[in-house]
Amino acid sequence: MGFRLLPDHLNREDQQALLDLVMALAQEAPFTRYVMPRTGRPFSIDMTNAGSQGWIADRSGYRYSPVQPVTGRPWPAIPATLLDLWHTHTGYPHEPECCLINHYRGEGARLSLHRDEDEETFDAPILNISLGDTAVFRLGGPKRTDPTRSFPVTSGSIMIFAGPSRLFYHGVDRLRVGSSQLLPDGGRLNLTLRRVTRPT
Ligand code: MD3
Ligand code: FE
Repeated sequence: MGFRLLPDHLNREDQQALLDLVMALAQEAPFTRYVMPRTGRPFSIDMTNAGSQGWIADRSGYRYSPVQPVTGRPWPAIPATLLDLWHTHTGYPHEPECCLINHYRGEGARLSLHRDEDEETFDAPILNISLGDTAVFRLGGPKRTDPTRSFPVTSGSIMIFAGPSRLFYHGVDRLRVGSSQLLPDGGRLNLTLRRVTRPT
């Protein structure tokens, strides 16, 4: 269905280099704890972005924004290392516009089953990189009621969601806290590279 998991794909050195990049990005665009539309309940994870478009949430909805909502400044550019990974693993002939970065700080950090459908186009794949503690990831199908399976995703793993899998329901059940020493304070970082607008 166009889904690929490359377990432990990045070596320790490459993982450290990506971690350093994320730390630098977060200096420019601080991690923010958004609230969910309507309910106003906070997420259990912190988020930031790189790219011309960043994914944000507030009481009025989910959307992409060219600026960080707290600082009002544009998001930093997507680092070349990440653009290289995008081209290598997706073969998609246009640049990604968003790198959403999710920070799971520890116990209780999760992401309930959802679809990524705030983008203008679903033709482009989504590329995802995990750093730090192992996540118990859940993958379903195109309908919310489809059966799901869960599997661990370790630090340095890459996932590609192309074709039909681009619109599959997915989420993160929990972390295996303490399973990785990569992040100085523990926890997990997840990077997703996306196309947001329709290429012309
Ligand atoms: C499958 N992030 O940012 S990554 C998200 O681990 C998100 O932080 C999770 O779901 C995380 O939206 C899961 C894997 C992932 C990301 C995007 C997808 C799987 C996907 C989009 C379509 C299908
Ligand atoms: Fe998602």
